[in-house]
Amino acid sequence: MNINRGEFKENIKLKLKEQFGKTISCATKQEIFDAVSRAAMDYVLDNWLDTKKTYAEEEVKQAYYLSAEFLMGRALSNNLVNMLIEEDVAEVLNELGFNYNEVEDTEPDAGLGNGGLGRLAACFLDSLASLKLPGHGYGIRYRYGMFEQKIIDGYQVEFPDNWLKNGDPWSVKRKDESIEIKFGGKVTLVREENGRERFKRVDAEVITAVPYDMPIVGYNNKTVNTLRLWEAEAEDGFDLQLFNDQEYIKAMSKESITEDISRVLYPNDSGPSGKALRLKQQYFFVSASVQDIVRNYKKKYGNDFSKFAEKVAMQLNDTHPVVAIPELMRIFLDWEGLNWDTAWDITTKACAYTNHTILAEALEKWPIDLFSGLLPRIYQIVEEINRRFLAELNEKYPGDWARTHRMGIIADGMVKMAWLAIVGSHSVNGVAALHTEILKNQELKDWYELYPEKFNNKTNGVTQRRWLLKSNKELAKLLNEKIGTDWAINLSELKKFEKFIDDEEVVNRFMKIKYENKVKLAEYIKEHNNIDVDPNSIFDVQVKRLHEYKRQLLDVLNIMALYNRLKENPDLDIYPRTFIFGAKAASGYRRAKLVIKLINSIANKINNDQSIKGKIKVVFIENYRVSVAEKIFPASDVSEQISTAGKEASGTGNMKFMINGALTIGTLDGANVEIVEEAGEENAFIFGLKADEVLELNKTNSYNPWDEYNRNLELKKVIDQLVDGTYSPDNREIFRELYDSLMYGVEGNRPDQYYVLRDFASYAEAQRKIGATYRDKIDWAKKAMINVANGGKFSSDRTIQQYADEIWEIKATEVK
Ligand code: B1N
Repeated sequence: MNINRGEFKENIKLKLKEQFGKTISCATKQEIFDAVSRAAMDYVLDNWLDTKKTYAEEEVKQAYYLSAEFLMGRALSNNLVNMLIEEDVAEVLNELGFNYNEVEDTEPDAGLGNGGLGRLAACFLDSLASLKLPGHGYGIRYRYGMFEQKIIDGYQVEFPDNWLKNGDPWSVKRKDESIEIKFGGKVTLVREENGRERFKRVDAEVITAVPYDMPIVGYNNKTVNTLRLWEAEAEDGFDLQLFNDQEYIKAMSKESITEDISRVLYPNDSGPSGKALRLKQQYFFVSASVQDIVRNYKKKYGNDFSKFAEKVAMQLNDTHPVVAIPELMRIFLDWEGLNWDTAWDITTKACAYTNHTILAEALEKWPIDLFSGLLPRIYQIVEEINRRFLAELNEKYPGDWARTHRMGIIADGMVKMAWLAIVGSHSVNGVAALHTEILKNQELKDWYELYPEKFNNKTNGVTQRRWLLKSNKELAKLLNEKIGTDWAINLSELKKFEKFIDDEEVVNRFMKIKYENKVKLAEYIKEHNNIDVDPNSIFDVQVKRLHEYKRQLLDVLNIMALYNRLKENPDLDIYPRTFIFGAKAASGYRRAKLVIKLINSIANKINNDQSIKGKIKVVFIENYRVSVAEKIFPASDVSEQISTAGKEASGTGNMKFMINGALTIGTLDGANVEIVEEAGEENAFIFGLKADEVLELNKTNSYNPWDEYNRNLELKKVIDQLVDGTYSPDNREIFRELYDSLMYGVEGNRPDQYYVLRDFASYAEAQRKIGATYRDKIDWAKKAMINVANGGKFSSDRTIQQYADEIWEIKATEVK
């Protein structure tokens, strides 16, 4: 897109006047951000309208990505990059006396997600629009996103993320398209004038879902798709009766109870949910979205639903939106008068389900009482789905009652959302090759036997626009010079970069770029942590949610061992290393929070110990989020991907590191397997148990962490140090629970259920190899370049094209 700089400048001034009644000379950076965003939005709006018009006129099939989370991060810079006008705008701001980067930094992250699952949804939207595919997002407009993390005395403390406090120039409220959502009440059968009987919900609580639309701007094209997020509003803001009874405060509180529904994101990543409010959130956004989809369909195609599945695809992002299946059935049966078989056929053809985890605690199930009380009509429909499903099962496996019990959608007093998803969808996919195999052969074995044709793999990806083009500008520039600019929309082009590993000039520039990115991150660390880190040291980074299966503790134990070695021999010749962590723990996850405290405790001790001459530093970056991630990936040398094999469904941070030229130290888990396949084993550091070995140890129950403890003196020492006060001189009991979970097992879990001690020695050995390899900086840089060059597979463009071709059957559409 071309803009007229003079016109854009005037537009900024105009927006500033309209919004704040100010002129440039007295505007704040934040106000400038708002004005620039609104000025840019003017350009987006034309394409947005044209996109909608094109889709409607050409009657194209459209895909809807239903997700409880969209971890969008910042919009301004990303949209300017995709519109190809970032440089223009930076220049205009400069002329107005503002620094573009400082203005950009005033934008709060839209942190409407926990981690990988939510960020994947955001990358997918970017890819859909960039590939000109008709695909949109539906979710919740949380008033408060992912909490803000502060570290106080080494502990995580959560604060509300008031991301909307200065308004949101990138959303458009569409009050006129609000939708009513009903909870609770009773179901009655009514006879209509035409004699037909249908079910009706009475005495229900009615809540209004108000849509806010965000434009999803495609890269270098005219496509602007929509992310529609719903906000809960009380039907009428207050209870009139109470009002008349002079109960002013009570009367007003109804509003707040209603608005609780979209108040806050549950901060659990792959953890248990089980709360009534969460089920309410799920039905709230799903019912609004499905009603909206049907309303749009009817506008174009009337009451003939025979073409519904040819025009609509709905992707269910994990089990969170799975009530979409019975909700669509409800609309077809109760409102549109379809019969069961017709409604079911359309529903299963329209819906597809993605599984993102095999962790048992994350598989959603709801107590029947809770579910049927909140969603009485939906529950009836689920009962009928289950009844018919069990009949089908009985025909196939007569008398196999154990199987029937295992596979019942309603069983053990629970409604099992994953089972409902599989039965009600035509496609079930995992998110990496290994993960899909584990689903087929273990977790969902029964289901794969029953419906082999439904199962497929879609290895995750990330958008190279945000994660390379925008956030690593100098590397992007080098790539543009050497291999052309097509990689931004066709990442497999990166392969052409591989031949430059023998070009000394390019290798040197590549190294210089990494170094300068590290200098910038070092400045950030100095400003935020007041720690001096050496950009010449190896930047060894683990950034992701804090979870026991991700094994931040393994990383920590190795650092503790390294520190012990240095204490014993201060002249030990190791390559200087900066260990960088960033992680939020779910607010109720005690052991995860304790690991954060441990990281900060070792950081405190190690960073302040002059005797080791600064050879190792440990940094915990507070409040890790998308905008901070954009500064970290380009500055990383080592990518820590060290989950217990079989537990990480895919990982996506691993891919962001790779395309930014970090080398992976990792287990053969999730997408790491495919990353090493592409990069070559010699360009990564693979260690530890394999998934089948973990499975075997679990099955035979033959693992005892004390064996590892007793045979490895270095390991024994660091385990003992958890409880001898080395890192908690005032209270040696602080880390007792970590010790106990490793050595004895806590809360009914087996000792060291994630095999930290078992993998310690091979991890330490891989870490030693990293130190040795890095000494030859040229060789290291070549390995890093090979990683970049072979990252093409991990574009979300590739992933989305596979969803489009193999699940949704949607086609690229040129916007007119
Ligand atoms: O989804 C990502 C994967 O790359 C990660 O490996 C996987 O851990 C992540 C309940 C989840 N799985 N399950 C969740 C998030 C929130 C919640 O409330 C579960 N997140 C993942 C993308 O495929």
